[in-house]
Amino acid sequence: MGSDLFSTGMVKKTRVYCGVILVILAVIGFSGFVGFPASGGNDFPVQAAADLDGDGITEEYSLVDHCLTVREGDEELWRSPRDWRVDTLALGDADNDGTLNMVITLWKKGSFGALKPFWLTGEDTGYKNHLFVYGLKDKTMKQAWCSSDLDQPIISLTIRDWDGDGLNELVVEEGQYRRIDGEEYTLNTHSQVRTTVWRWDEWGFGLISPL
Ligand SMILES: [Ca+2]
Ligand SMILES: [Ca+2]
Ligand SMILES: [Ca+2]
Repeated sequence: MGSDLFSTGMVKKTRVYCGVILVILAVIGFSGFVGFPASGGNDFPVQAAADLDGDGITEEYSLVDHCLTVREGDEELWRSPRDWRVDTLALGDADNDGTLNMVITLWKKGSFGALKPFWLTGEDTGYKNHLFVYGLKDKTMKQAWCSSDLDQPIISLTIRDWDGDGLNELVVEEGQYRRIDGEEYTLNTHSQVRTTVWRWDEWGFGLISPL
């Protein structure tokens, strides 16, 4: 993601902390369950189950054809916008505040949408990879943190206590962009992959490995 990848706008993001929470994910195509996270980056469908809002009712997370839906019982709580291409899904306490988060990576046009900062002028048209963090409260999926364009696209993502200090980190496999046309990019499937580790700070995620 690059050392300042997890920064938005003019604000540099740096670190954070977490507690380990188990989430059970069932991946279609595999029998039984696997521990989190799940990744949909390889085009296979992913289903996960967790109770993010702690109301005792499990939500179902379904990533199919790069569209993510979240259901609780018969009710659809959230669906990814049609112009997003969601690649990966992970459930865990990414920001170490004691509640589970939904973390996704996605491809979309522009970094800011309707919330474009006033200091940015001109078109915001780049099509690149992003990392978004959500929390579920009152049946509503709310954005907790959203990256701007990532410096390097994410291939896979796990939320776990990487260094055993009791706080969660994001363990990320990063690739490289390949320009398709103009400001539109995709993952370069022939590029080197590197693993980076990020920890939540009060402003965002800061790189803790490699330093
Ligand atoms: Ca619930
Ligand atoms: Ca959390
Ligand atoms: Ca840790």
